[in-house]
Amino acid sequence: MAITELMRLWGQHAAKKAQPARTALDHADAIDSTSPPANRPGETRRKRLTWRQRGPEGTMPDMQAPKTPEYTAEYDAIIVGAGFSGLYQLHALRDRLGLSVRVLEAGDGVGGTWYWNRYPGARCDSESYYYSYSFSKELEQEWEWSERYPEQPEIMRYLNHAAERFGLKRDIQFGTRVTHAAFDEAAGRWQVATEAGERFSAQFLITAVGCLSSTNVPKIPGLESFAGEWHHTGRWPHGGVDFRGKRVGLVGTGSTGIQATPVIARDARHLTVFQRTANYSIPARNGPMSAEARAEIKRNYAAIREKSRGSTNGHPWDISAASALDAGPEERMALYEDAWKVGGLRFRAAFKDLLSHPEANETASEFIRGKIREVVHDPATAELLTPRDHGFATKRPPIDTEYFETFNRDNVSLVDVRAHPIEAISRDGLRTTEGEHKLDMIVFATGFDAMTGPLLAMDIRGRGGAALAEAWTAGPRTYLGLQVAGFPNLFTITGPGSPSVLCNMPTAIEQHVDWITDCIRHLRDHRLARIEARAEAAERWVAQVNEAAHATLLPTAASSWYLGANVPGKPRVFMPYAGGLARYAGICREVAANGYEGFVLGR
Ligand code: NA7
Repeated sequence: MAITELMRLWGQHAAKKAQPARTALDHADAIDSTSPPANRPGETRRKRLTWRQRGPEGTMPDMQAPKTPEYTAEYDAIIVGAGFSGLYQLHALRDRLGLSVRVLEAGDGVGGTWYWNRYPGARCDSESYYYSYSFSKELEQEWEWSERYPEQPEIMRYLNHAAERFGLKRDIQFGTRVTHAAFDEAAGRWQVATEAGERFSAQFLITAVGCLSSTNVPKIPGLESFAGEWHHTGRWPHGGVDFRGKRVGLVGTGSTGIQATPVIARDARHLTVFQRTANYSIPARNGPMSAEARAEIKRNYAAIREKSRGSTNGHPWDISAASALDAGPEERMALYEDAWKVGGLRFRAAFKDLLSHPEANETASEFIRGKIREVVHDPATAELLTPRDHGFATKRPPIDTEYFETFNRDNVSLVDVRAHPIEAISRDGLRTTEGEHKLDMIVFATGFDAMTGPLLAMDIRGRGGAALAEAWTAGPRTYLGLQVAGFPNLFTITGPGSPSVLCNMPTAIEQHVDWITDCIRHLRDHRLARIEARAEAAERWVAQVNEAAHATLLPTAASSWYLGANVPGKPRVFMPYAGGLARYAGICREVAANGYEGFVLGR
């Protein structure tokens, strides 16, 4: 289908009134109850799985294996995480290569980031029809998305369906947090330990831990004395949270805070939004997906996927070839108005130079500032909500359903914690340098220790016991975002230094999983046991990542989590590769075609 046709279909949706967002909690319980009980080592026995028995003679090693360090469960590959990436990686290694694989997952169900992020209004900013797997034509055809953007419960249903359809759950061990992983040089294997004291060993260790899974709860003095409930959006209670009759304080105005604000405001007695950095946001224009749109998409999936893979950000649309500076003021305004009506992340594609030329960017920034002034009735509140310290999309641009409109409600107020920083939390509320705000509940929408946080939390040790944390003291250093020098046979799906968070994640994930799977197949076919990034190749790649970032305006947003700026003390390094997914995938293909150039392969 011509992508313009899709745009037309979405244009029709945009004209309809946006559906009110249901809270993520509406469906949470139903989903959890469908999840099977956690598998334990020994419950699933794959052909090539062996137990190295070190216990008393006669103990049945693969039956009811005790959770003691005396037993090590051996696999070809251990995958950490059962979100989009871990599930597909399991399928690829187990069902295509025939490897014995175990997935270790901290949560009690599949879903990864989506398993934990159940906050009110949680919804994907990518559109459902392409925020999905492309590896199975059957899955593509059978799954029916209900809305333009999938809500968290729908993504959970989708991932549970995929996990069941491909028989993945039997090889996933839920409720299992990896706390240590070390490369045993003599054996050429990774030794992995969990919080519960279980031990695993595998030739390959593959992290599928997501980029936004290590929550960032600000260290505010007095939090422990707070008498009410507090929650971080990335660890939302599965049983739900009742805002009715409560004075709720919400800290943070990134994508999450912007999604949650309108939904919490509908139920809470009063909502106070604590804003440190004002943000640009584009209307999502969510709506139901018509049968006509669904059929059209399904007929054209091959072209849609090809477009996504060949794009800069993994989305199936073109970035305009026109410069914002070449268009006259009227033509430019008309194009922005059209893009505003279509809504969503497509707005960023209205002109080719919004992320490369400061003046071009300023035209988009000023257009959005004008929209905020139009929507928000109180001029002082509108001004406070207006971003002036960074350009549009230099931080990850949120998309919303009636975010700015919510500040016209009587039960919502906005507090500027840039001008008056948060000092402390007391029994009764939150104190800024300006005074105390009495609260019954605090919601931290304060983001994540992105990209590096989940990897460093696993205490990964490479050759000679070298810690990943040491290797990354000055920021992450990878080769292609896939491997780290000194850490043989460790693969990091959507690791720092890859396009990852700058993309539609499933597109980036599938490219990585396919590359890793082909790489392991190559090793096996050539009777090779090891692959490790060369230090020089990693150094060159770090320089390329840096160069790609500085060819854009992305590093100019001082408060961006892409730079690690939201976490005090984190090195300020631009983490994802900004050179575009298509270019990146081409580099990865070439590296493989040249005999895995930049890697050392060994027996
Ligand atoms: P983000 O985008 O990192 O947003 C976090 C927000 O929390 C942001 O407004 C921060 O302000 C604010 N924040 C963080 N720490 C504090 C403290 N200590 N005090 C006040 N305000 C604070 O996380 P999200 O969860 O919204 O989104 C993450 C990604 O998920 C998103 O980009 C999409 O890719 C999906 P700051 O801007 O740092 O001044």
